[in-house]
Amino acid sequence: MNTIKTTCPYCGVGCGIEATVEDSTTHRVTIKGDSTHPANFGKLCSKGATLGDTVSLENRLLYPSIHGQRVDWDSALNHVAARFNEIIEKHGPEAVAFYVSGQLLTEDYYVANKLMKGFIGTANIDTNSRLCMSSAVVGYKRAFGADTVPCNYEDLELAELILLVGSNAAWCHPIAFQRIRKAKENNPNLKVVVIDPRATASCDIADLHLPVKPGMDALLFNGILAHLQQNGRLDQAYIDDHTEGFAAAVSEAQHSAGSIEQVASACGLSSAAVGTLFDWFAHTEKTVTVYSQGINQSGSGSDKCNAIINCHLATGRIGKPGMGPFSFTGQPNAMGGREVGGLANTLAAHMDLDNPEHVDRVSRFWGSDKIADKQGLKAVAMFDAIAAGQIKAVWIMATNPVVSMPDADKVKHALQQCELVVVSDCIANTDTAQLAHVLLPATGWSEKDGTVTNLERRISRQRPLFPASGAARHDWWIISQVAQRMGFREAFNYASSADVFREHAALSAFENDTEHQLRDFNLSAFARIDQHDFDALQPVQWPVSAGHTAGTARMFADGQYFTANRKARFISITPRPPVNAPNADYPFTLNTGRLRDQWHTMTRTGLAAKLTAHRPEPFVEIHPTDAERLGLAARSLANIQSLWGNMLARVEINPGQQIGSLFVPMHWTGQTSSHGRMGAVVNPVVDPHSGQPESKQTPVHISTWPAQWYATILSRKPLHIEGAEYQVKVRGERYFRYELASTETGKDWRVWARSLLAAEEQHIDDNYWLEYSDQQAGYYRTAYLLDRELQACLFVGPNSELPEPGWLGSLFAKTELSRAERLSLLSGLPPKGETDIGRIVCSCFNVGEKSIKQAVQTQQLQSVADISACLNAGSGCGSCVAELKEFLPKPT
Ligand SMILES: Nc1nc2c(c(=O)[nH]1)N[C@H]1C(S)=C(S)[C@@H](COP(=O)(O)OP(=O)(O)OC[C@H]3O[C@@H](n4cnc5c(=O)[nH]c(N)nc54)[C@H](O)[C@@H]3O)O[C@H]1N2
Ligand SMILES: Nc1nc2c(c(=O)[nH]1)N[C@H]1C(S)=C(S)[C@@H](COP(=O)(O)OP(=O)(O)OC[C@H]3O[C@@H](n4cnc5c(=O)[nH]c(N)nc54)[C@H](O)[C@@H]3O)O[C@H]1N2
Ligand code: SF4
Ligand SMILES: [Mo]
Repeated sequence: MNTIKTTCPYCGVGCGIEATVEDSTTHRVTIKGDSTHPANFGKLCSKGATLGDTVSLENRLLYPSIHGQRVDWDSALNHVAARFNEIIEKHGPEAVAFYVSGQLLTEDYYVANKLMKGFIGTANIDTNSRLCMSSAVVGYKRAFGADTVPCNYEDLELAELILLVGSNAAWCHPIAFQRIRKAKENNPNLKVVVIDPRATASCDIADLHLPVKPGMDALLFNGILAHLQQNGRLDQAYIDDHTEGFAAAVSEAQHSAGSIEQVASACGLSSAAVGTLFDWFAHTEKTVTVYSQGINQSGSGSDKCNAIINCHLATGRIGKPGMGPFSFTGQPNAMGGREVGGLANTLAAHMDLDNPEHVDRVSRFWGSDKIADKQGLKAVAMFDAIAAGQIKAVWIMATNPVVSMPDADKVKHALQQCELVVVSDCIANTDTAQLAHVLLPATGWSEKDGTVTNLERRISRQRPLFPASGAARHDWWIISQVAQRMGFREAFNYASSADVFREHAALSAFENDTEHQLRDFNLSAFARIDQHDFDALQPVQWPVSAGHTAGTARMFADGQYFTANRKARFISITPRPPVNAPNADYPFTLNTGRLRDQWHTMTRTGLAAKLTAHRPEPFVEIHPTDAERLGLAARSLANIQSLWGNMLARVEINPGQQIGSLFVPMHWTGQTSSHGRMGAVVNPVVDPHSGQPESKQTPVHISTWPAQWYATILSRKPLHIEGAEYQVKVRGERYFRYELASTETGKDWRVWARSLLAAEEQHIDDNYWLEYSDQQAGYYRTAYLLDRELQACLFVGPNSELPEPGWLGSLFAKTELSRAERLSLLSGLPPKGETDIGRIVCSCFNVGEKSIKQAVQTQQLQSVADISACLNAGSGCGSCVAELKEFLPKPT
């Protein structure tokens, strides 16, 4: 057995993992948190802890193909290189594009960016980070002169006030959130404020939740700035010595915000709550403002970031322990992407396309005279150009834009029309891969080899646990092979990821005077790193210059910024509401975001039954008052329609929503659902500075979807289902589950059930079928067994009250059902004496709702600690603690 230290491939927290390979042919591996890694000190959340369930060959893309025909690598690479060259020759370099991802390793990303910007000679390379933190990048660059994240995790622990603004860290950055929770236990003076239109799991530790009106955060922070001035809470010396532009910014803040009452009214908050926030901010030196997608994903996201940064500059709360404006990035290597300049408007090593000196420097370093000298198309504009036929070839790597882009149906049509679509992925059936002419199999997390940078600037190694599966290859290898075949042999002659990393580090150090820190991003310590040291690389925070090999924990301690005069800049902010306001036809604001146990388009987390159990189906959260007014019953299906598209989702009534707002998770795709791909609904307007889409605020209409019947199927084998417009497919432990519904009536249930559940079986013997039918009332239930082993069961009903899959699912673990089990099978409930655990709440220990309810009741449990002591629930990653509290008796 072989234990390897590596890094989690999901969120930007960047937790260290110790993986013990038990069997490398069957990909059996035990996953543990790395107790020495400074991001997590041994802890992992539910997603990280279940990585072992996602590394099988299931759904893997294993061989290259062209137009669906399997080919060898030579043919695939030659084809891509020749077609790109042909199109460039005929239509110019602007006719081609790459759309890449914060889930590539730094080495992959560096090579992709070098090929497009340095050698093809256009900056038409953009990344899914455009949808994620491009506004945060604009915010930092405008204020600091460089894209520098000033803070680190220790600042969260040293703070006395943490604002979580548009961040549901409890679910999206769970281990960072656990660190805050712990810090709060250790320091009762630490206050947490959540600013989010809806009540989220992060509110669990909040001293104050401000359910701000969607999109109004800039006004709120302008209010803070004005309040600081009015109350003499500025750090005038800091403003004078280290900043510029204060007068204009504060005057605009005064003008736009007005009194506390005016701010409260514009933001839909109580004056008392706004007053408390202002007061806490004014009087707490150690303040960290964490912000994420509720801020970035907005038509004015860049301005919102600067409204936040302004408040920190005005109080000098930056560059010191326990304080700072802290943008939480999402993807495991969102930061690495920024470092290599993967955005269409940046250049490698934190240099800029708009700066001729930078362009010249990089072109000399790369030895290319073709380097792009102007910005390329940003994601939304790039897909528009594909739709318009201006871009004729696109290579998509490690992202699934047919799901995650706004106006996603348009993106789908654009790719359908595009002359050449190349997709590199480790998974075979993604919505985007289905539209590819050329499919290239990339190595997956457990095989990859390189580096990622987490949200506190810490570079960590991802190390391979297994050799590459099938014909899969590393992304950097695939890109450099294509580059070589396009004619750029010398410049892409890499033999290992260490080769690429060394070059990337050398570029960061090239003409970068370490003493004067001309450019923030500097890895000069690694400019000559060899394979051995690369393999042994310990997690370290950049800059890591030759003189400071321990890295840099915190930036701007000396108040020196990366602008020409070394001063930070205030940006004058005029708050703007969302670009598209709700109106008579589309009266609701649709908010979109994440769930605890799923990662984006589920290509990997969807493989782990433990993770799909928490929330198996697309849903829409709505306030009880709105639901009642519109006659939307809980668990019924609703149609959500915008100007751009529609989706169907289960209604979940939730008083934590605002009246007039809806929330849907972003995770379901065309592979897992018929109508759950939310990107189709989302409006494509973007921030004018960053080009980041306004994914959190789309005006929509919601109405009942007139389902005539609902059905649930559990089947040992995956099924191809016809005859139900609404379908969702969920991975269970040993079965697949289908949730179905239709607006059509008049089906012969028996004929349908048998053709669906046992289509391939030659001899369908009636003896193997259990059946119950009440045609009149619209109920039909059947189960199909072979030698007393359950193969599939189907439940149809006139409403959405179908049996819970908990106990039924457990029957698939048995090779033989007892008589009692067979007798109760069609009731969907366990025989007397056996228990059903219900919907899974704690995925670490597989503890269900019903078990928790029962334990709380029978054993009179009073606290989450009691529940953990009794059932283990909540004692693993801790992400379910907020939910566990819901089961405890309410204080009277
Ligand atoms: N479990 C899980 N974790 C993840 C991911 C995942 O897919 N699954 N993805 C990772 C990635 S790439 C990212 S970028 C991060 C994202 O991490 P977060 O940004 O924390 O996640 P989101 O759920 O997208 O949005 C955060 C919150 O913004 C709120 N919001 C919406 N509109 C507004 C508004 O106008 N103002 C304010 N103040 N808030 C608003 C939403 O209600 C939501 O609760 O998560 C990372 N971590
Ligand atoms: N409405 C709305 N839309 C959103 C968001 C939102 O909050 N609301 N959030 C946005 C944000 S912040 C983000 S980050 C995006 C995320 O959206 P996407 O990037 O589209 O989502 P993923 O499912 O993470 O896609 C990653 C793909 O890369 C593949 N992959 C994984 N590892 C590798 C690898 O090493 N190499 C290769 N070649 N492929 C690999 C996976 O199988 C998967 O197909 O969605 C954005 N879209
Ligand atoms: S918090 Fe969870 S998803 Fe994020 S890096 Fe750590 S284990 Fe992975
Ligand atoms: Mo993201």
